[in-house]
Amino acid sequence: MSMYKLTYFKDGAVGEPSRYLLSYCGIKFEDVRLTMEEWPKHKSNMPMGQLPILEIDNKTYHQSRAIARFIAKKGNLYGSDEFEAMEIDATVDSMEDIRRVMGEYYWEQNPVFKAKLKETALQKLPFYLDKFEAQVKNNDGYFINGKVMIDYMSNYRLSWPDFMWAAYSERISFILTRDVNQDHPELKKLVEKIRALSKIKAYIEKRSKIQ
Ligand SMILES: N[C@@H](CCC(=O)N[C@@H](CS)C(=O)NCC(=O)O)C(=O)O
Repeated sequence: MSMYKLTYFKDGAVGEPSRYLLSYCGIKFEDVRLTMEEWPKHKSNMPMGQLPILEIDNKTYHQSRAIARFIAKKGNLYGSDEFEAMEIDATVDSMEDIRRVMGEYYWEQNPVFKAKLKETALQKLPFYLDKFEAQVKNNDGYFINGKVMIDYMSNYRLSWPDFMWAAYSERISFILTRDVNQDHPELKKLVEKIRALSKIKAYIEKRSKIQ
């Protein structure tokens, strides 16, 4: 059996969707979380000087969405044809667009720039939330109404973006200090559904002990 090791920081952000996906797909992985103090001595050994990385049998892979896509393919969460896969990629990229805007605001140290970035982020966010809400509504409660992505345990039609948004919601909610989905009932329902899946529930429970 292959050995998986996912290395990222203690927080969620771009590493968290892969942790969700690995957990849901039942792929055992070593969940390595570096502190900011540990990071400088690892940085120069990384393919692009950043995290996350996924090591499989001692070979190192990088770029969060390449990693997540690889896992989604393994777990049959990447669509039943290239058209669904393209919809999935587009949805994931839109999620990344708004996460990055929120992240840039969060990490900015200069108070003047930070205030400007906050203003931009808070202007942009409702547009993305309304678009995502409409997409989930039009797709019967999922980001993609795929043909073969049925979870036989729950009868859900899940795909990668459903997990991605559950993970990114946590991060954005943390930044905003409120539930980002609170005024978007379809998104809220979907995220609750993902978090209630037994393997995700078990992961969240385990994660709370290592954070
Ligand atoms: N496009 C990359 C971006 C990765 C990235 O920005 N990683 C950040 C954390 S979110 C990082 O490693 N920061 C530490 C550094 O750059 O030294 C991905 O999606 O994996």
